[in-house]
Amino acid sequence: MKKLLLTTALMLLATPAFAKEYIIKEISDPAGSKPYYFSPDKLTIQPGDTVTFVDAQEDMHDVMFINVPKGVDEMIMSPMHNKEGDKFSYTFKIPGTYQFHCHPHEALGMKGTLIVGTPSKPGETKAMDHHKMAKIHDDAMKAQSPDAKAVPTAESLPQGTAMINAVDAEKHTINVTHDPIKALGWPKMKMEFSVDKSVDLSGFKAGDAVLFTLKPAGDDDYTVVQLKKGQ
Ligand SMILES: [Cu+2]
Repeated sequence: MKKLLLTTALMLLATPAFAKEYIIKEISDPAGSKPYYFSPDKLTIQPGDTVTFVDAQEDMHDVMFINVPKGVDEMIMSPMHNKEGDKFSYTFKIPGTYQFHCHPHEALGMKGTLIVGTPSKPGETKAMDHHKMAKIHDDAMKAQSPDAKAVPTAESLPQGTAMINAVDAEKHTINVTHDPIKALGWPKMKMEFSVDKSVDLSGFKAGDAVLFTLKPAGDDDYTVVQLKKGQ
């Protein structure tokens, strides 16, 4: 009897008694007012609890913890999720405030906050080098698509298909929801592009399906250099 009690006590020590598992979904809703988001995007858990991030549909997302309590000494990031059900779990032991985002949809505000136990006070957190984390994923995405290895030249500029949401003739920009662009490792996204002055925008309007060609314009930026009606 004594032995059994001892075993039970050891087991209780080994596994936190009430550790829970939480789910955060990675959601795409390109036509919605909030095209990409985590659900929930704010969550409070207790030290020892586990959070599992799940890709809710066929789309590309990841999870990168960009700001974490100072005691955390490892990068917390998921592999790239590509399909429904892809998931990533992490058990949080160090209390404080954690901030995370999805790298492909960072610019579109896909981010969230996790509080483990009690929130961190100012100065108790640190920024993780998410550019370093992002590079790991950019490289992985490129490795997945063989045509992305070639440096873009005039003949091999990235192309895509999209639906036009809006045309701004004055700024010479278009807002589109484009399909995944493999050559750039981009998922389906809603975004705005500058259009080269050589392209006549007068024939295009919201609702048009189009084919377009992109040309790199500085860091992380692309200009539309060709635009054609698709079907
Ligand atoms: Cu995302």
